[in-house]
Amino acid sequence: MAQYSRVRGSVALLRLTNPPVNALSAAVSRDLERAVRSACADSAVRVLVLRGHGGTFCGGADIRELAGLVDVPFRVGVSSLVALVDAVEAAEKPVVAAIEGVALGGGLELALGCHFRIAHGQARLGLPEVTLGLLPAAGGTQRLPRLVGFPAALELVATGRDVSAEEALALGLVDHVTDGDVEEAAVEFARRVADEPLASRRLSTRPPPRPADLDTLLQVALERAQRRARGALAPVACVQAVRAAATLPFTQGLQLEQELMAALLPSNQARAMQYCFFAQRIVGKWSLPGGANWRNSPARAVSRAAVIGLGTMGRGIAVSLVRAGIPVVAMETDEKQLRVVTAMLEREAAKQRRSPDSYLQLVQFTLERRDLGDADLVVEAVFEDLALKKRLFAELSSSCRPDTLLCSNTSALDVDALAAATRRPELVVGMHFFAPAHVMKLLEVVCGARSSPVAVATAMQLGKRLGKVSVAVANCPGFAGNRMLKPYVEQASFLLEEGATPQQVDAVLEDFGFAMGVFRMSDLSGLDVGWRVREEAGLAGPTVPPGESARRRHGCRYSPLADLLCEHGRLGQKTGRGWYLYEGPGGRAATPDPWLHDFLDQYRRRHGLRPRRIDQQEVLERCLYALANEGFRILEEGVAAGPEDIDTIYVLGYGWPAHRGGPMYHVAAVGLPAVLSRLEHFRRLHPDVPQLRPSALLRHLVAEGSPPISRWRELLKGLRSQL
Ligand code: 3H9
Repeated sequence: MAQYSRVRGSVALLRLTNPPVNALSAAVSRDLERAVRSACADSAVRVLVLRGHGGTFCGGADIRELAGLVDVPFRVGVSSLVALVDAVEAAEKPVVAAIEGVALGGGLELALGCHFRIAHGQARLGLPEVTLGLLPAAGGTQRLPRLVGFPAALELVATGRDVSAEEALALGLVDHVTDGDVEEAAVEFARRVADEPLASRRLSTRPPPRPADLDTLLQVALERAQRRARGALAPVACVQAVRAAATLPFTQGLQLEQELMAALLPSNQARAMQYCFFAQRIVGKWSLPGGANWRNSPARAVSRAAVIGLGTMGRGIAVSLVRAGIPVVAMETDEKQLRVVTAMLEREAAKQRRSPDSYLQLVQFTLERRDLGDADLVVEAVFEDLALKKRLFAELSSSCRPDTLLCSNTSALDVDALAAATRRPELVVGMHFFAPAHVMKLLEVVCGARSSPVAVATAMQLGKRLGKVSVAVANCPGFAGNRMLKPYVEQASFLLEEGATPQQVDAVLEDFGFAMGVFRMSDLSGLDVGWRVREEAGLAGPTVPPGESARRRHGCRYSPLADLLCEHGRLGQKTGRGWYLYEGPGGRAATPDPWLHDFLDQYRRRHGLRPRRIDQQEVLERCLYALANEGFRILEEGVAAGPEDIDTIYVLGYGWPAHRGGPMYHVAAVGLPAVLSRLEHFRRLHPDVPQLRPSALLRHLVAEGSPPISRWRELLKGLRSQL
């Protein structure tokens, strides 16, 4: 767990060993503390170097212990780590942290306890506890401000953002950065500082930072935190703890940090966010019905990729590939788009502190399909039109190398139909990126009926290389994410018909924690997107069978409200009006629109609908339970492997608040019997809305005594064929 050896006479090397990320469990912390004490007691040792095993310094406290997944009381884990950091800082001999890979959370706090820090150029450092619903509780909120100053510490703790070694050096978080062997550099450094006095290197003894504009800084940080995650407790606790670094002596600040951690750790929010952490790792362990899985199916190397179409999606995908160091051939006929991509690449290079050329030289723009021939993988990102995509796939399968993987960035179209248009359906998969594709962390990998294990493995692996979380789903209309969105949006429209307003529905959803309610989101993405899909599906426009009533389709309730807005030219932000009114086309600030309220009144009168008062609970339950109910159907059909897949998709792709865990986690937390009974109630009131009919899986789970969500994945393996 912690090995102690002597290198070059007077330098002791302590190696933290707990693969895969050297997490500091209670036992590991205690072991390392013992090793530090032994090294300090060794009279031949003058200086200590602390490094991690296997190319990683430390991924922080053991989250399984914090989450209560293993049998160690959390106080033991917390106090062992706090005691370790204190012992390191109090050591009478200099301790130098040699950081490579990552120093995150408790790992960075351990490094802050050291007297000096050396980092490898590729290392990343940060305090991501807030993303787990927690705060740094081994002194991080008190030591960091004393080292890098109050504003920088406040930002890093409250957002959980990690920084590169270069930024860490600029902040004063590390003393030296090397591109060579970090242990070598640390040992050299240690020998130089072996005789330096340590008093000023102990961060706990440094005077507290006293920013003149403390109140403003705190106010801004709180407002930002609220905007990012409304109702989340951890960012507020982080701000309070960092504030204490400026207002209280070190030991009292530490005491407050501990108290805040004790309040957060057992909270539902922390449980939900830790579930999200593990869910995002579980989804990487995919398997296909034939038995192929992440273990037995190696991915093919992608050393050259092609992107077809540089519109909103294609350009984000191209930037993601370049940022990951993958050369890209980009095919686009519109010159304007080439300029946009070039500007994006330059901006990205500046953000990563790279020269523009280092990115631009990785892209080759072309108009010729033959230039794509050499790519290992092609991502098609043209307009969402099945006929167009099928033609393109047919051409690609004859013009590309026979082993080139053909991927479609489609958000809903039939991947099997695309595969059938090619000579090699086994090399076709869907790669559903989310806009903006260079920012959003989610990738839905859509496995067609004939997609080969190598195609799936390569797409999943590529997503990870692009810094995304890849989730494998089966092919069906809308896949997992968009399919579940449909009943959610539909319920919101029905609520308008029954008497609610867009701002009322949005306010309830935003209070729940969504960054944007359903109507503001629809205005942002453009109402015409869904309109086109509904027209193609025969639900709207000229394709609706003659004589069909305005509010019914295929014998079920239908709301034409969004179609009517489109017919009035109200397409959302881009036209300056949609469900709300904006300053002008492209405006961002939504204000309620009296026109819309008159329009809704007239609509209700025309259809004989008597508006009623709708309370917050009904808005939440109808929207969220309808969405989760579709999630249960997706699970029973095997479109997604488990609740973790759906929850990851919703948290990373659809703005579901992480502190609520995801839709499946949420209904499990509410209680499946209660959710079932509310769905049954709504179904009785709205018998013509099939999405409100409780799914067979939900009924089954309730009949089985509502097993915890951690067991669903395993249960589903045996259940699917029976449901
Ligand atoms: C903390 O430190 C609190 C303290 O302030 C105060 C306490 C007093 N613990 O992500 P990967 C597992 S809170 C336990 O696929 P990568 C992970 O589940 C902690 N397990 O690898 C997975 O397991 P499996 C603050 C952990 O290379 C395996 O390791 N720290 C931990 O893509 C590989 O993980 C953080 O929030 C952990 N701390 O990325 C950092 N970390 O193989 C969390 C990972 O069974 N970790 N595992 O699926 C990360 O961000 C990434 O894992 C890391 C590696 C960047 C380190």
